[in-house]
Amino acid sequence: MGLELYLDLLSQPCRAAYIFAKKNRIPFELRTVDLLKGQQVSKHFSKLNSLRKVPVLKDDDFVLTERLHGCRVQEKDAEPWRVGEGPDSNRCARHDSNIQA
Ligand SMILES: N[C@@H](CCC(=O)N[C@@H](CS)C(=O)NCC(=O)O)C(=O)O
Repeated sequence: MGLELYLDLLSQPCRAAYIFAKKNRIPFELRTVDLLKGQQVSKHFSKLNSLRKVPVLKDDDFVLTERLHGCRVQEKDAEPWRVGEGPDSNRCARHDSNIQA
């Protein structure tokens, strides 16, 4: 199983993680967690994140529950997209402000 993102696109942090993955062409399976239906408190999701919050990134046994860290992990998968661009502090700052907004 590849990368899975547990999201509700009504949630701003989820949209940030979703847009980041899409923009960087990172393949992932979208697992929708409908917050309005209370799916975040389901047994299955609570096992994944005891805080019962989205977004959650899952890569096999590896689970991350904070959007910023999730984006950082996705970044490593986006490496081919970044090759040749070199370090660019302005770009990094812009990127950080996008995913923290
Ligand atoms: N600091 C977390 C915030 C996560 C968060 O607050 N998620 C909200 C949606 S925006 C949530 O899952 N709420 C469900 C609930 O509180 O029941 C992040 O950025 O990932």
